[in-house]
Amino acid sequence: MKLLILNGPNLNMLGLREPQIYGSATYASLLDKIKSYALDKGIEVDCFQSNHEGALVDKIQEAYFNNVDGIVFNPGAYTHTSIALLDALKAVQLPCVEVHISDVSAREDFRQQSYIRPACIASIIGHGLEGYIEAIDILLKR
Ligand code: CA2
Repeated sequence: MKLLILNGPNLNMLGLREPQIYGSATYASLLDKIKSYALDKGIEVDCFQSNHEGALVDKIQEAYFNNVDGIVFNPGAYTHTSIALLDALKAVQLPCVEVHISDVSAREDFRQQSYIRPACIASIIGHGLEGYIEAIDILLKR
């Protein structure tokens, strides 16, 4: 089983700013957590972060051509703006789980809309870094 773990803009800044919202763990420690869980479960993970919308679209398309089995996706702020990411997910038809570290439902109005949600099989919101593990489990159980 091969999964793509995709993170959008500014998530590489985890642990460096706004720990009250996103916690104090760094992006590197998130990758460690995901990779050790994947090793334990015997799955292959490709972890990719970009600040650029087009690079995220490219990566979603690449997942299709590389026969990836599913996507764990935290699109960061593009969640609330990007029709291009929604279209990419619809185009590849891969099972995708949306993840948000913070509880976006309790934050600003502009964070209440997720453009990608209609193309996702589940959304994990406000469970911190553990949310990524829960998302992997959902894909594993399919
Ligand atoms: O809660 C989440 O995971 C978000 O996807 C994070 C995005 C935000 O725009 C979404 O509404 C919710 C922001 C990621 C930025 O991460 C930072 C990390 C450290 C310091 C500053 C930003």
